[in-house]
Amino acid sequence: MKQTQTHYRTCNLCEAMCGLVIEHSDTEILSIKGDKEDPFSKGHICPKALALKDLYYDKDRLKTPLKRTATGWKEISWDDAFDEVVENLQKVQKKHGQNAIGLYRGNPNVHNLGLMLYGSAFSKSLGTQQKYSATSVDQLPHHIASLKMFGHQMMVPVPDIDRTNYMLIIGGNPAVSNGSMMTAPDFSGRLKALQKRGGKFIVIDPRYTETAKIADQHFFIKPGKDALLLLSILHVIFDNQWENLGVLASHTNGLETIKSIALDFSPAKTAEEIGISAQEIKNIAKEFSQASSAVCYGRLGVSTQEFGGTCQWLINVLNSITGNLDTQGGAMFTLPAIDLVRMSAITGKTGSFNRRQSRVNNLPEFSGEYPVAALADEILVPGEGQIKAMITIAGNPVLSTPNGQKLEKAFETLDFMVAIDIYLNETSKFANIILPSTNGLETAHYDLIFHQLAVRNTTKYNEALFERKAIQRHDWEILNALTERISGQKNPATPEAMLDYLLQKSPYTEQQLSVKTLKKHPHGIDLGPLQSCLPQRLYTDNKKINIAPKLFVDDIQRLKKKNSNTDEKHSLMLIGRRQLRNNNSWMHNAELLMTGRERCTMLIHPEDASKFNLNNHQKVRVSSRVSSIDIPVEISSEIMQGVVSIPHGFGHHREGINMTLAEEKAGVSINDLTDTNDIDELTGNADFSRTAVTIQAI
Ligand SMILES: Nc1nc2c(c(=O)[nH]1)N[C@H]1C(S)=C(S)[C@@H](COP(=O)(O)OP(=O)(O)OC[C@H]3O[C@@H](n4cnc5c(=O)[nH]c(N)nc54)[C@H](O)[C@@H]3O)O[C@H]1N2
Ligand SMILES: Nc1nc2c(c(=O)[nH]1)N[C@H]1C(S)=C(S)[C@@H](COP(=O)(O)OP(=O)(O)OC[C@H]3O[C@@H](n4cnc5c(=O)[nH]c(N)nc54)[C@H](O)[C@@H]3O)O[C@H]1N2
Ligand code: SF4
Ligand SMILES: [Mo]
Repeated sequence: MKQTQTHYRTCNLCEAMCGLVIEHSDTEILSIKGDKEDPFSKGHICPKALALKDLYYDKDRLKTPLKRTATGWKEISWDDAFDEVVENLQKVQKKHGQNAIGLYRGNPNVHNLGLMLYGSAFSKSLGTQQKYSATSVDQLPHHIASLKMFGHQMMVPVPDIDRTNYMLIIGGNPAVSNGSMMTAPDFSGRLKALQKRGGKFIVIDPRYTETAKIADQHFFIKPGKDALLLLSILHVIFDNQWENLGVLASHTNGLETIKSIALDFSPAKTAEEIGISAQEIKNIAKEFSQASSAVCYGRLGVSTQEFGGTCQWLINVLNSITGNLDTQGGAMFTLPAIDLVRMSAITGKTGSFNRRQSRVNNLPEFSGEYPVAALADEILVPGEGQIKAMITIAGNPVLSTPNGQKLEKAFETLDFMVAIDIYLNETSKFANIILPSTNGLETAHYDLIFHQLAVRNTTKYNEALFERKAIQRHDWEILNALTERISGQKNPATPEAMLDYLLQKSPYTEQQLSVKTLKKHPHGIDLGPLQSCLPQRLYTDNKKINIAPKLFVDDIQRLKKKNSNTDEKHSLMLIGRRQLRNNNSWMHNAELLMTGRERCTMLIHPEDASKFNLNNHQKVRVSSRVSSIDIPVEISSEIMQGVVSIPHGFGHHREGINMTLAEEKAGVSINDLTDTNDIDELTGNADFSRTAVTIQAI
């Protein structure tokens, strides 16, 4: 007789940290539901959580190390795999120098306790400066704005969504993404609650998104024009003397500088280029500064663009000068049970920027990494410091970083590559050895990163639902084994022991947090709403908020020089689009998520479609400077005229991968069109909002 048991855990797939209740027997998952007793998510889940079951049972998911041989992939033992990997890495470094190893870490790293706890020791053991991650196709601008303004890259302000009365959402679609750099399970429900208490939220986006549909107002904006919009809003606020820094006034430096910058950006001058009327810009500025509390939140659409860094800076400025920084209902800072901000600051690790530049393209370093737009050239261009061996950990840069085809060509030239990944996919297929880890339900879970970005302070730990099989290894075991072979130093502590140590340093002394306490509270423990913490929690040298850091102030010249006439007149601008049942590139093998109509389509406005004589669902060839793809169109007035949109993460038609269902519904990759030349020159972050494309019916 199988006995039904109940397991509680947090979903590890996106940033929302939804609590799950999983009914199971010793070996089987019977059901997955939202955990109503989770104090943070209160029962909310999305369809992806149910796919954790598909992931667990997925026959294509790898369990043992694979080695590429002349006659195909061969299973090898863990010990042989570890030995061979380290031997080859060391051989490359001996011949070509320390920096001949490249390391790329993908998005699931930050959702994985083991990778978080053992990742830095491994990375350090390699002794290479050639480090990359998904940060530079994502949230890098947030970190640089925080570093320069508040003195710590992880002091990222989070909208106090549950108490605000006005929210301005720019370049984010939380109704689908469930929020990002802002952990808020049931984001849509929280937005509806905001409206119910008499508040308002508005959305600025080149697409009439799922979030825009539930908003009080939506404005189309021309891609990449958000910095201009933000400066124009600031202009109106200063022009009317609506600024009011509140209690932080005496702790803020640089207000006059911002004022004089904003002077040049009157809506009368900028409106046309932005695509929003001067009157509407004035209204937004007025409503924002006069609301009892307000918060501006800008996400991927304003980070991965030409002025991503400047946008994230200006968003912080807008919140500051209206008295909405560090106050209830504004942009606040978290105090998680494990406070990575304070702990890293103690060791002097508050973040860094531009201490050195990448070898070939001179892109700026940040916290020991280079922007991933530099990676392909670092592999392809000969010279001292050229990458000859590559390590990827939970990343799929062939599909997720600009100009995937160039990266494919680069990977082909490597002397050696190892991928720590659960699938044989578009990136890991280039590896000589794949080291597959356990995943999801087979691992213990604690969100070290997302509690740091959550709209409420809570804490929760879950053990693995199922023990790993004897043939499997956890990510942390893989990293530990490699680190030991490379440096001779093995970390003797388990993740649970390390977590316990971190919890005991918690600022929440009264709760006496430990792994043992958390095990007694499987739904999680509520630690209360966000609290004001400035100026105490500032890490700047002068202990002030630097509202006008030189780095960003200087970037205004680049913005001014940018002449809208240089935008190519005959091309369309390509942007991305997230969909509820995708998770970047790697969940297209989950049956539950892959039902229904084809999702990898290009949205195009009816006027543009008629210009090119296109019928709905017809296939077109889309070409950019770097390549072309063929894709069906979906004609819709949801998308702004002159702009087209393709979801990222597809393109599973590539030879030599093994993801059966994903290959059947392969789609094409938007990143075969995006360009490593399109970056935010200030931060080096990828610019996914400027790909100029032409289309042709086929
Ligand atoms: N054009 C365009 N490109 C984009 C974006 C966009 O909006 N438009 N979005 C960008 C963003 S925000 C991000 S974060 C990046 C993501 O970029 P990446 O992180 O490079 O890509 P993912 O698709 O998340 O790939 C995750 C990989 O980890 C593996 N994996 C999953 N779970 C585990 C695990 O537990 N352990 C291990 N070892 N491996 C695991 C998967 O099999 C997969 O290969 O893509 C970026 N790329
Ligand atoms: N279902 C699902 N959820 C996810 C993910 C997923 O792949 N699928 N990925 C997760 C990850 S890794 C991340 S980082 C988050 C991202 O979370 P979000 O940022 O909320 O996600 P996106 O849907 O990429 O939203 C970006 C929005 O910016 C708009 N945009 C594009 N260019 C511009 C521009 O120039 N200006 C303005 N104003 N808007 C622009 C796009 O139309 C889009 O609506 O989502 C996370 N959640
Ligand atoms: S919203 Fe995110 S965390 Fe919540 S169930 Fe869906 S994928 Fe999991
Ligand atoms: Mo991301």
